[in-house]
Order: sequence, then C-alpha cells, then structure tokens
Amino acid sequence: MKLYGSPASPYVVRVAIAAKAKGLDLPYSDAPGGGIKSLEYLAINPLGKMPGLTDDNGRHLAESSVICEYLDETVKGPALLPSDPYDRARVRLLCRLIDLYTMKEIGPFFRNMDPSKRNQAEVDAAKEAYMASLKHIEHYLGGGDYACGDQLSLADCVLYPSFITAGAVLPAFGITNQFEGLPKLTRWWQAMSKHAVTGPLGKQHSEAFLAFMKAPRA
Ligand SMILES: N[C@@H](CCC(=O)N[C@@H](CS)C(=O)NCC(=O)O)C(=O)O
Repeated sequence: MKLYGSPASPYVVRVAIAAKAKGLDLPYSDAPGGGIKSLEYLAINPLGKMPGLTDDNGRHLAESSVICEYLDETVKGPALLPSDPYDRARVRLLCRLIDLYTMKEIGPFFRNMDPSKRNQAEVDAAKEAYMASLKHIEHYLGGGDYACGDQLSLADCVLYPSFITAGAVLPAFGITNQFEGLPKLTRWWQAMSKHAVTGPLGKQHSEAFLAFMKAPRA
C-alpha cells in the first residue's frame, strides 16, 4: 500500500489518520516523475491531485474520502464507520459538509492572503459561508470527544486536518478562534488535539502546512 502526497495537504493527512486509526502506518510518498502533474503520477491519479493510493495489488485510487473508506473496508482494525445506519449516515454527512461547503471556502482565503492585493468582497463572502458551514457541522456533531459516538470515525479523520489548515489561514482575516460560540466543535477540537492518533499526525500537518505557506511561490 502506498500513499502519495505531502503532510502539508489536509486531504492526504486524513488518509494517514484513517490508516493509523486502523493500526497501519502509511508513510507519505512523493509523487513519481517529479510531482503530481507528471505523466507517471497521472497514471496513478489522472486528476493530478494528492492524495493518490496504490493498494497491495497495484491498483490505484483517487479522492481522499473514498480512499479512507477503502482503507476502512480492507485494513484490519477498528471500524471507522459506525454499525448503526443513522450514525453511519451522520459520519458521511459530516464528511460531505466539510468537503462541499467548508473546504470550498478555504480557496478564497488562500488567494487573498496578501492584504495589499485583497479582494475584500470575495473574503467577506467566504467568511460568511465558512462560518455558516461550521454551524451546520456543529448541528450534526455528537457533542462528545468524537464527531459521532464514542470512538474515532471517518468524520474525525476528515474534519480534524481540515480545521488545522483553516486555523492556519483564518487569523490573517481576523478569525483567531474559528469555534467561538460553537461548544460541540470546541470540545471535539480539544479532544482531537490530545488523541493518540489525530494529535501527532495533526501536529505534523500543522507544521508542514505552515512551512508550505512560508515557502516562496513562483
Ligand atoms: N477532492 C480531493 C481534493 C484533493 C486536493 O485538492 N488536493 C490538493 C492539495 S491540498 C491538490 O492536489 N491540489 C493540486 C491541484 O489541484 O492541482 C480529495 O479529497 O482528494
């Protein structure tokens, strides 16, 4: 099994967290051929995005949430999807909310990091949509230490690195505590940062993402 991508990517880190939660260490591998747009990597993931996964049979997969579910079904270890159908749906719903709504708004922030070139209207719209998406996640969150139930699920694997990425970008736009007024998210966030699986991989993501942000760009 090979995971392609960098610890700077929240999408890649969610796969590493899901693997580790199953008891599997899945190291980050560089895309072959010099990067994610190389012909060699496009043969693995034609979308040219990270992560990509090659399984033990040499078959390839793309899209982080799909890869996480594949690991859950093929790697021995604790189940990352609850057995109760409603809870399972809720885990999938939380993953969908963060992908379709929350992460969508990170792009505008990222594009507007430089205050001298900032499109304030774009930033204001992103702020409103981002905070609305957090309220929706708060609504469906369990209220305990885990996103759903009393053990780690795919929702924790997917949400946690996304909020680390967001938390590194938002202070530049005046949001120093993205979970202010959101008690379920606040409790869950504190628990995740101390959790034996999410804590260390989250810390590594945070450091790698901050280094990526500081790196000069062409
Ligand atoms: N929906 C994809 C998103 C992956 C994604 O956007 N990855 C970023 C890195 S954080 C990437 O590879 N971007 C390069 C590009 O889009 O060209 C997933 O869940 O795997």
